[in-house]
Amino acid sequence: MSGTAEPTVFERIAAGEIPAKMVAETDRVIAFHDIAPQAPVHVIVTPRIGRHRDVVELAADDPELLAELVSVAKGIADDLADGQFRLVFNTGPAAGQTVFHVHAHVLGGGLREGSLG
Ligand code: DGP
Repeated sequence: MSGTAEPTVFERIAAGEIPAKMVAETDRVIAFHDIAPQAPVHVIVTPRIGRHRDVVELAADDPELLAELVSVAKGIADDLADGQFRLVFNTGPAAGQTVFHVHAHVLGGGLREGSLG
């Protein structure tokens, strides 16, 4: 974490500087459709506050905010994917993380059996 690093694209979406197709918002969390969907339902859920690089940092620093992310993800899945979903936190570049502001991928709706989304 660093208070001086350039804001990530998700922090800029949260600040209203970059448009996104919003799905849900709370005081602390936003959710919007992924720009390059990997499943019929593919929504990003991310904090609008804090500077946590990944889910490991968030879990250590603010577990209640992590629980809120999961709760928002569940609500989205209830609305868009019959309540069934995959929740993915890519953690580290070698695992496919490209945006270093913690976020969950909510994947649902006709996922192929055995696929990683
Ligand atoms: P990850 O690879 O786990 O860091 O996920 C980053 C995701 O963010 C990737 O699936 C594409 C998506 N993404 C990147 N830039 C934008 C953007 O400007 N808008 C939206 N809606 N999604 C974005």
